[in-house]
Amino acid sequence: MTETVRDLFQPFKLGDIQLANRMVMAPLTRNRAEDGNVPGAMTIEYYAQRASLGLIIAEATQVSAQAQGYVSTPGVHTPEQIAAWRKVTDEVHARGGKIFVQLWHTGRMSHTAFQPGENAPVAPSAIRANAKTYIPGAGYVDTSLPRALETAEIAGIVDDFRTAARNAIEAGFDGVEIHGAHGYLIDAFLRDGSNKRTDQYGGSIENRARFLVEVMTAVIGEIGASKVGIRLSPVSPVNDSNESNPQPLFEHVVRELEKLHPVYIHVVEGATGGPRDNAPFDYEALRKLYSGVWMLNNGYNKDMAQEAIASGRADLVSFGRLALTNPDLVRRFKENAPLNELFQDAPLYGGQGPHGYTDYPTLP
Ligand code: 8OZ
Repeated sequence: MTETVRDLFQPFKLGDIQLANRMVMAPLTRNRAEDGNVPGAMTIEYYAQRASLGLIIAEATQVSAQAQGYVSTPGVHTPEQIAAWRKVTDEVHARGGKIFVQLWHTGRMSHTAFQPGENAPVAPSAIRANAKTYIPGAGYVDTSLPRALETAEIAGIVDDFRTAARNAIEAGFDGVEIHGAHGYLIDAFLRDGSNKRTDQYGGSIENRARFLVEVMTAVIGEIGASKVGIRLSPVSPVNDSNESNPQPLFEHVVRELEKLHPVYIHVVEGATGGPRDNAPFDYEALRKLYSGVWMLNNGYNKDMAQEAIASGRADLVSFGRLALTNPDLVRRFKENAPLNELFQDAPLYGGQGPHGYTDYPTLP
């Protein structure tokens, strides 16, 4: 019998593409899009600098105008946005990298200021998220009270995801990650704290998962399962996410995903960007229900990532903060080199010039 060595720096076949290693850049909102929510020239360089990661998952990108909830987040629903993303993907590919894009609809995590016609944001139910978003000139403000989607409107949003996925492929992305996490629209449908519907999209676990399943079915039907991943955050409290019983909910979701077989499932363990043990959850039980590629995230360093890969707990590990501050994270891990710290004098979200965006140094 041959022993299979599992290592972080090993190439990995993800669907039809070959990744140079098992290290992934997690999707990171940076609020750097320019007029028309178009990624700008600095964004090309920012991602291209990180092309040595096995896979880049580009930041959450709205599938429609209504899907926006934050200032200066990019979209992939206009010709200008698609053309601008094409420059990003071309440069990442030229430097030997692979790149997906995360597709989102923010749902109730929005404000009338970002909505077409300054209308209310849309959500499963008319329950405000106890959270804030930033509006230039006004600062951090409470999210707006959303309006509950009519049953008949939901198919149109599924279609927005389908079209955005098609656009992403046209823009040269190797695939898309559906944002099913962090209290945004798909996750808000899943959870009983934000979904009080009485139609076929609310109530039972099966019903609350219906929107997710419809989005995944549509996107996979449009671009193929080998180009579609999904991100879930079973117990993250971020953005006022509330669920009374996450274990059976997410076990049902993963059983449904096993039938649809996306190219990976990306799981945020614990509280996003915070403690990994904020709430009890059996991630191993979830993993056992899926026969495909399993990606883990949240606070991983090199040793934790190697352990997760070697033990088989994960096939891929994604890094947020570390990939942001270290464009050459793969080399630094390989050489056990020191890691850059987050610049304290540059914003994580927004900003004008390169500082804190494209000026994190690489090793000489
Ligand atoms: C931080 C700030 C704004 C949005 C997420 C897309 O939590 C985000 C996000 C993160 O997934």
